[in-house]
Amino acid sequence: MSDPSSSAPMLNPADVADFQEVLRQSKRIVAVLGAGVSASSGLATFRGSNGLWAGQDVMQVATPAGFRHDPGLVWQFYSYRRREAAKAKPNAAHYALAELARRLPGFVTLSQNVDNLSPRAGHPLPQLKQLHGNLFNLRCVDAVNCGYEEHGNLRDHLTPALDPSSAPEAAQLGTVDSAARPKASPLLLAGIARKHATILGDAYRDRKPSSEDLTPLRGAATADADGEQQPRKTSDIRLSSGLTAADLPQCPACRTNILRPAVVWFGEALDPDVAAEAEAHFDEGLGKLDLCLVIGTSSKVWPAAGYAEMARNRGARVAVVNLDATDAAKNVRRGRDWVFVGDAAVLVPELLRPVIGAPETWLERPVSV
Ligand code: BV8
Repeated sequence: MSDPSSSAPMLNPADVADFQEVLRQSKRIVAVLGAGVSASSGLATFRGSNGLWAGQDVMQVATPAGFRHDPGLVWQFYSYRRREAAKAKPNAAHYALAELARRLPGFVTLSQNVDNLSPRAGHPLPQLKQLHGNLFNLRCVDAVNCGYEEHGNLRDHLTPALDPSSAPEAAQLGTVDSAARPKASPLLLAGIARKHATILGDAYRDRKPSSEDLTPLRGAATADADGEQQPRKTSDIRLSSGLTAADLPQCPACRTNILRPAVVWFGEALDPDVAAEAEAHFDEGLGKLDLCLVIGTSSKVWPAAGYAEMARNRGARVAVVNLDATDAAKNVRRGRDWVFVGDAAVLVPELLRPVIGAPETWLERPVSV
């Protein structure tokens, strides 16, 4: 975890002073969080050159259709994400936002992240809306006739088939499992290996997926309309995990369906209660919003991408914190919004210091979640 006392990257002192003056006077603040908040905890973001989605067919792993087509592939993806999130630790940005919530009842965090790091940092839950769900919550696929839900399931792997140590080769991120074992998707392995090689350095560089692993991606050629042999495009190849429903977590209530991660996939509506509670903070009846903090998000996914504008329409000024200057500058109102470019884990504690005090007073407070 980055050391919050390390000097914040060069910020414009006048902008910081101007922001902190408004912060001190603020009674109602909304924060919109994205995967960049957890980057310093070692968790991959979604987009960008080495993101989780890079090279991964998002529609194979984060949509209802992808889950219907190959629930095993989706469960492999989410088992990996659960393991990584469980190993990660909240960083100073998570703790700082939790402290702001404790000190300011009019503050709420609207998080797109499912990694459970804000709850683990002790963020008061009534002031935290996990818009896209949580990796450690599960639910029966049959929400209508069964509706079983399970919260806080922290088990490392939910079934033997999802336990990488049960297929040690697969865990090497790059060797081919023996034919008998369920084959992890080479596309998934390639994406994970790329991420590891970037975030975790040389320790993983020597474990790139072998060319044999990636062979299915090239696949057999197919004949086009003129009978010409054309190599199949990766995106045409629907890789199969080889896992069956019996290999996946079973619903203990109805005992007829499998469980799924209780996260929101593309094309799925947000949980209506969560969506209503989040949007209630922009209600005209609540009067003026003072500040909207947009932290570590590419602001590409709706409806969260629209919250900053909704806050502006309620009178709020917007402060963007983002490691990437281009993403930071998107949809910014010049002369009104602030843009702070840098690591959220370093900048957020610095920016909020006038209200939350020095990190020694709030960092890593013991939390049981
Ligand atoms: C819905 C699943 C309607 C869990 C995710 C308009 C209105 C409504 C919907 C739509 C619309 N237009 C399009 C849609 C459909 C769709 C959508 O938005 N598509 C996009 C791609 C155009 N939206 C939906 O489908 C949503 N549903 O609206 O329902 C409906 C109503 C009725 C009936 C049916 C449907 C559901 C969206 C939820 C999708 N699920 N995740 C999981 O596996 O995680 S989205 C996924 O992207 C994650 O949740 C993630 O949080 C989210 C957003 O990404 P970011 O967090 O921003 O991450 P990213 O990598 O993109 O960016 C990271 C940023 O951090 C970068 O800017 C980087 O520079 C920065 N950064 C990096 N390191 C740091 C840093 N910053 C600071 N410090 C650092 N150290």
